[in-house]
Amino acid sequence: MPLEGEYDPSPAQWIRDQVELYESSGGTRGTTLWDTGLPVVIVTMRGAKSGRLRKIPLMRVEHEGRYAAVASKAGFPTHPVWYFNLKTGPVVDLQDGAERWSMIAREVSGDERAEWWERAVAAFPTYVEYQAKTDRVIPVFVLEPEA
Ligand code: F42
Repeated sequence: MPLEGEYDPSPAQWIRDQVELYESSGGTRGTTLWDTGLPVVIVTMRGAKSGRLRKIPLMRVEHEGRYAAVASKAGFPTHPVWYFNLKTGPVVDLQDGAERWSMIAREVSGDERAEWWERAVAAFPTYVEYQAKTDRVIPVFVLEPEA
């Protein structure tokens, strides 16, 4: 069941623009990280404080129908704000190209995190540079289809 509510576009213009292009093209444009050709998904979530809908592009890290959401924020010292949204409201919509699913986000740790971190780095090697830039351990969520 898609999340319902008022959408608050990101304050970052390039994020707003990519979400708009991705959604308005039915997942046929705006589907990569700039001109890298590396695929991106759009995750819709509920704001932890506002309760309004937030939408962010993330690198596409998929394995057997489950996806990772890597809270790298380019290696900044603090988690992205969306990390706290997922911790508060784990039900999200994930759009991968033209397809869209309702998912449940679960932060992973230990061996499970290591397994998904490996998949994430395989999809987007820059995550290694981001982790080297910061003392915080970059959180990894697994998004699993809602039963
Ligand atoms: N970011 C990643 O962390 N990982 C990725 O793999 C990734 C890939 C990616 C690919 C393409 C692309 O264009 C961007 C990509 N990004 C990636 C960037 C990502 O989309 C986010 O822009 C980035 O992670 C920063 O997320 P953020 O949530 O910190 O964004 C800030 C700027 C933001 O939106 N702030 C809002 C604001 O108004 O200041 C708040 C939004 C919000 O969620 N507010 C909550 C609410 O209730 O509405 C309150 C939250 C709270 O607890 O305060």
